[in-house]
Amino acid sequence: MRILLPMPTAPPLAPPALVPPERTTAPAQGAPPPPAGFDVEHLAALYRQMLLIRRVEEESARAYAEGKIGGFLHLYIGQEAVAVGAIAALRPDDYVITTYRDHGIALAKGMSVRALLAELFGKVTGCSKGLGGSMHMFDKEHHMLGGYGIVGGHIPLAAGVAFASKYRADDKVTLCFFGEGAVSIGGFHEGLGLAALWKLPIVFICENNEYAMGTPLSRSMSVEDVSLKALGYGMDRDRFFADDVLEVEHRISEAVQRAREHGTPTLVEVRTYRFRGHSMSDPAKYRTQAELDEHKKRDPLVHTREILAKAGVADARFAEIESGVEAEVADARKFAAESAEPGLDVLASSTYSGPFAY
Ligand SMILES: Cc1ncc(C[n+]2csc(CCOP(=O)(O)OP(=O)(O)O)c2C)c(N)n1
Repeated sequence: MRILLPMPTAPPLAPPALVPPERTTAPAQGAPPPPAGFDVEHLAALYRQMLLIRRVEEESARAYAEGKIGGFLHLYIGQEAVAVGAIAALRPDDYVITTYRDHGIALAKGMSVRALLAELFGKVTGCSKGLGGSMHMFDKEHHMLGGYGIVGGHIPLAAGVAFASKYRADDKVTLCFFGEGAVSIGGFHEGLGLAALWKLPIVFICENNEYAMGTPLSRSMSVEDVSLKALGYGMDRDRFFADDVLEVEHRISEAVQRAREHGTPTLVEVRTYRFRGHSMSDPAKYRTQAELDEHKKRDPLVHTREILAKAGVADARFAEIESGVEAEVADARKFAAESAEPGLDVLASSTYSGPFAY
């Protein structure tokens, strides 16, 4: 016999603060126009950063094919506006933490191309002395707290970083990036639950690039609007497309301001798309060329260049930006190639030894 227990009656919950629903949908046609009177020089600087990321990623792909880089390599091509726009909303002393798809985010946070490429090449001059590689871009000076390989594993760590800021009252905000594949992982819920409960100064940025390896979101989650997860924690949320870097900066600035001034977290779902496979070993057969081409029409670099050109930026200026970026990447590649590999001394000082020896 089945005994049905009466459901406990609970008072209705006050609805959490929400962004207006119309702000959670895609623009009807293409990316939004730039705000009136936008700062052309600022946008040109953001464009340069995005171009630098793209060229570094292209150089990394070449070096990987030549056998100069070992292990995994996950490229950020197509997603540049997310890192650049979001990090533009921060102060230099704010913290950033992310997944293994970390090159673009590390560069946007201020890591030098030399330190990044040398790390990919496994050289001692790399940001992690050549011991971490592609998935572990860490830069203490620029408050870049790493790339992590375990999907969702860094989200509770991010909550811990934000807790430290609250405890020390240091007025810093943490940005935590992850893919939509992390949203069904336990660590996501642990991190968001504690951040909301303890009112931590953090912004969770889900870069929804539609695929977790080869699995589309529709095959792994019953509700495809990731931002709705915030409701379960009484957390503010936002959701938008990342075609326009100024829009990303503006929307993330709102969440950063909430975090800094009121100490409250936000979950932001940023819709984006990766143009390459999941990693270098992925031929991306799970999607069609037509789908990829459609997304390339929304390339954030092309879009930004169009806005700048309309605002009067001349071809000569674009050529100058391009050649400056290319020179920076070429210099870093030479530096990485010529740097030494880490010796045993680095290995010993970077692993547990002495009283901690196994
Ligand atoms: C806990 C865990 N499970 C599985 C994997 C294998 N894995 C590596 S990347 C990945 C897909 C993650 O996709 P997403 O979070 O959407 O990020 P994206 O690669 O799209 O940036 C998986 C399942 C892992 N690294 N960690």
